[in-house]
Amino acid sequence: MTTFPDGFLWGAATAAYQIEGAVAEDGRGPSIWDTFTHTPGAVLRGDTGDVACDHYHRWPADLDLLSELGVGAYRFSVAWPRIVPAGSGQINAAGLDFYDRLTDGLLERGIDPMVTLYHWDLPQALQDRGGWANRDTASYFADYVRVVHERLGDRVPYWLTLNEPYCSAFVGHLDGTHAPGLRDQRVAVTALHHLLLAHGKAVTALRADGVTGQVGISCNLTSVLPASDDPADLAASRRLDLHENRMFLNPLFFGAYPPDAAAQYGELSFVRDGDLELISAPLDYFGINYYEAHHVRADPVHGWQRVPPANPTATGIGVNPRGLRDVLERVYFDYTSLPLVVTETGLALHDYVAPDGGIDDHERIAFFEAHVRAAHDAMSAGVPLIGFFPWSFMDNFEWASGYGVRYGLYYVDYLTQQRLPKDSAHWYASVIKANGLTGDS
Ligand code: IFM
Repeated sequence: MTTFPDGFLWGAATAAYQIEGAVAEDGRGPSIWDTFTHTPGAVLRGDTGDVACDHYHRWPADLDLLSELGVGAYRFSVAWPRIVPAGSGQINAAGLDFYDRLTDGLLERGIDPMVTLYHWDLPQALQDRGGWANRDTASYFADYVRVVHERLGDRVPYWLTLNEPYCSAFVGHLDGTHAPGLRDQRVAVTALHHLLLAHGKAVTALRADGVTGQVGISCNLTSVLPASDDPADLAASRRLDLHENRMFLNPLFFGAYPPDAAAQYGELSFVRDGDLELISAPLDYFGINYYEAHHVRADPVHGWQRVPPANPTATGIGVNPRGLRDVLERVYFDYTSLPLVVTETGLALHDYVAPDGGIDDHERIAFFEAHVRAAHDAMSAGVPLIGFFPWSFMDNFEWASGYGVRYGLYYVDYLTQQRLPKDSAHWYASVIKANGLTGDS
């Protein structure tokens, strides 16, 4: 039996654009993801989040499923364009009302809300003014955060400013496979800085407004290992580690970009006096999203090459639970003694409903079991881990992959919007009930 401490927070996670639908209802403004998904060729099969899981209308029944699962907390995101449709200026009361009802619905069911304030759905009106490459966006974000906090602050015990600034900055502005679909390293690294600045300004605003909940941020971190001892591979792995991890961890916890950042990205001339003090403002906890370990080879053109995994999953990445332990230990031993939460980890599969109505996702169960065990191992090594949130509560819109892969504990039939528990949902409910893994030595 692998048991967790009393009070360990077992949760489940989602994000607004991936589940809500209702993109044009009750005053919501368009976001960069509305624009991107309606751009031909941007998303697999032309899928969009227009309807998604229709959670905007079905949230009471969805919260009942969370109760059935037995989670202690639910991580959801607030859509900035529902609250401030043009990104700055006019506030939309109906948007606030929605999250007010959702928050109360959770509390009525004894579930703690964990609120992500930005999960990639930047109001399009701000993108039209330069998006994250425009420094003003950071201040508009803090303004919006104050509005949400004013309404929900008396009931939310856990706040997260940003989800995965790596993806917003680099997948959206360098790889170009996420909104806003740009491919420009200079713009990407400028956006990265303004995202972190937005985080810092939001933390400062929340503190000034007397936040009582705990404040953190979720970063997706990877375990990066050289493919060999060859000095070229070692150097390549250090560069990828800069790109995927240190560009976020160092400013957040050390108040400085890594010394090798300028060599990789050029002078960080957009950093102004005082920015890094804001970015490194003290937090109450730190959220880690873990999906990937990378073995790295030198590449003369791109500087690094991720070695393709031996057994790729539906999204092409490998499974490496040991990497979760390594990431947790690295963050704790090298960066911060803050409480840590695994705010996401999960496995994409092509789940299907069998003729008997069951959904056998034993690979997902094995994935979670191994990652829960890795998290426990990290705790045994001293890591102050306080929670674990599988991605995702239910199948949803998986960004550039549309509805082509599924991550949920609950299966969503997108034609009928019926939700069905997969085997992993039953398994996870038993883990929560036992506060750990049963059936092991
Ligand atoms: O679906 C995403 C989520 O929005 C952010 N983290 C990774 C998940 C799986 O790709």
